Amino acid sequence: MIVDVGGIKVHPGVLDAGEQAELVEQVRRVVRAAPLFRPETKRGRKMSVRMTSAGRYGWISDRAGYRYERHHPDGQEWPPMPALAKEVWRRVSGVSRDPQSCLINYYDADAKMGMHQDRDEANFEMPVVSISLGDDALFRVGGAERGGKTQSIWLQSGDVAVMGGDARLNFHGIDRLRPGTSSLLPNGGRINLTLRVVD
Ligand code: MD3
Ligand code: FE
Repeated sequence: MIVDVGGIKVHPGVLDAGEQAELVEQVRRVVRAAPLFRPETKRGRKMSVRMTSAGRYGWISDRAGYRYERHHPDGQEWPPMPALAKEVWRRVSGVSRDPQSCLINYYDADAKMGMHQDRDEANFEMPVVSISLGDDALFRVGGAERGGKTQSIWLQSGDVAVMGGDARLNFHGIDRLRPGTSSLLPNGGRINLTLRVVD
């Protein structure tokens, strides 16, 4: 089954409980090597989401702006991409290139992400693939212009979303979590993995 939400293809339940637990283990390995940090916006406001990355490139936001970097803010190269995340990309992306970046977003019960476009990548023909783990999240998607009509869907642990074609530049965000909806993460919250081809 595939659910189309404003051009975004949501594949519910791609990962079963065992695979979700395995992926969380792989994410923990990344976070031990490359700790989560809270990015700052250009205006110097801390984002509520905590982030880190794996793979060749990681996504960074600070007073200098948004961009991909080869290194964590602590100066080290990003750790290798979780193998299971790359496998999911190969299953659903529909392209032959492999992802070069795995952004790891951690949402606590109060975290959210405002509406934005993903446009820091060089090739918009390449899709973006997102994997949800942990508590349910209310995902909102609009069109390619800010301020247009939007649609919402609750993303659950194990769901995978593919943003390609005309939807690649659609505005999107996370309005809120539903705390306590998953027992995957002992301390609750939500992890989202976002896989991208960068250059
Ligand atoms: C729709 N993350 O990190 S992933 C992001 O759940 C981001 O953490 C959200 O948006 C999260 O940039 C949403 C789903 C997603 C990712 C990329 C998209 C949706 C998208 C690109 C185009 C349209
Ligand atoms: Fe995004």
